[in-house]
Amino acid sequence: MRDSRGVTRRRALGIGGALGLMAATGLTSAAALARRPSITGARLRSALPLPLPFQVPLPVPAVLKPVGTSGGADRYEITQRETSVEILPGVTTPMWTYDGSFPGPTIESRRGRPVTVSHRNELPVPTVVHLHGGRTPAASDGYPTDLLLPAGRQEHSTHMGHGSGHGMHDPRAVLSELTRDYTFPLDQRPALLWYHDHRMDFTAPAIWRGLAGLHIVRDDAEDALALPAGPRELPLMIADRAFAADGGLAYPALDPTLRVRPGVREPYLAGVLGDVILVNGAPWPVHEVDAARHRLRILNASNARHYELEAVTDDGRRLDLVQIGADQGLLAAPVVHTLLPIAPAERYDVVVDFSGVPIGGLVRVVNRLGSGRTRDVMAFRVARKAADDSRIPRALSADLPAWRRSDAVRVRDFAFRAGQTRAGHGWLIGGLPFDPARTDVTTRLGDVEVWRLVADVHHPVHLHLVGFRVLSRSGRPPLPHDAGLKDTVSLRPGEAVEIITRFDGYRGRYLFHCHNAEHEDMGMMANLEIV
Ligand SMILES: [Cu+2]
Repeated sequence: MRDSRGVTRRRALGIGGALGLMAATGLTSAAALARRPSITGARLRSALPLPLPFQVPLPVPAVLKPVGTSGGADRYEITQRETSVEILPGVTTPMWTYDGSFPGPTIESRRGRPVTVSHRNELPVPTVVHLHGGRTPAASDGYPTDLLLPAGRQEHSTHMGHGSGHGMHDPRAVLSELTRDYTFPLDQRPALLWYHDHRMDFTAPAIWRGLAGLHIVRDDAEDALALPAGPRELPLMIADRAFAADGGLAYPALDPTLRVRPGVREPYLAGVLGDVILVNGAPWPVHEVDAARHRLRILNASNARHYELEAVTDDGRRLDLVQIGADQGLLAAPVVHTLLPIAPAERYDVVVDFSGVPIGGLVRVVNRLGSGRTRDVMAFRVARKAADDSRIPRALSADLPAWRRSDAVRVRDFAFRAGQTRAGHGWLIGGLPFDPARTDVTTRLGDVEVWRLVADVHHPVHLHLVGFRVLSRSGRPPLPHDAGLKDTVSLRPGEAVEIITRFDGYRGRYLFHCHNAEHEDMGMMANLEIV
């Protein structure tokens, strides 16, 4: 994978290079390619009666207030604690939360204005906070072994039972007890980011139990665009879950204490899918809107579920989803979709115009990849006529990086595929399961690189620290929804995707990994050292 001669040889294959790589590594059989399954993962079934769709109002997570401001920086405090939340009407669900709610409180920031978030861990296990999409110094990036230990848990060592089934020591781990300050310079494009748990081996069940929240970065240039704002700007965190008979969340963890043995039971090794679709923590919610343009900032916070979203009116008309932004902020110009694929951890910023919908009409947000109850996501009820002075400018931003292939100082190939670890079935990058003590990629600050990513099944690949642009998909131009600056790219089964990025910002130890959270816990991460 890091053999430069191998790369050169594969490059010589030209447009067939990606397919050549697949053939050379036996990555994907023709039969698997032909099947192209739309779902990677297995569905867990709830043991409770589920509510009818479009009954529960859409919650909007509260915006957290800083506890203090000094020197142009804001300080926040969040307590991680177990609490009972009403997700299904009349049902009590114990969850692990940031500050008592799911999703956690939203943090709103201005570009270039630093934020410190002091996290206090009152949960029964160590935690790690990662700000997904943040341009963050390594010490605050939430490396999986930089544990925040609960009080009195100093005896937790840096040895952990990893997915490869053997204790693993990370001499570089920085442990904290009870509280830890994470500092985010937020010197980056305005975007919808999200914070979530990233603990070694147990990220998937920790997010599933509730450790996820939103962080929005804004700036004056974006404010001046006159996009829909205030109550007409809605964050939508979509996540699937399943519920046990006692109202608790169901999850097929091998170790329900989430302390020792990572991983999930058969048949969930490819990912855990719930049968309840939550938006901002509510099942199939409904939201009353003015007959006007709305800005929907969509995050797929599901562990493994992919969506292909469409907005359908009562008479079967599909409304335009006008994409204005990607993971890392505004596009150069809007892109119109009627169907929007969204993989785990991706964000899409879209404007939907409800002005043509009759008053009283319902607009359902549907997942074309779902079936039965998981086909519905949420609905908007168009409640009233209203004036609308918002607009969608033809030019949204002019600061997107325009890296060219010729800027790249090297090309790297990475295969994301199933494989064996010492613990049994696992998920590998370049044939290896994650090892915090092994440096997989070393690059120099400021270098531009092209990465070629090849998949067996669906793998949403995420790079920490940097945004990237999609150059190609299986030798063809990127898809319309690949526009803009991204930090997570959805590799579809059998696909080869080329991305280009510049490694700038900070030196230090970062990660890249699959954001199917179950894959991530079962080995599909690698170290990225920026020197
Ligand atoms: Cu994966």
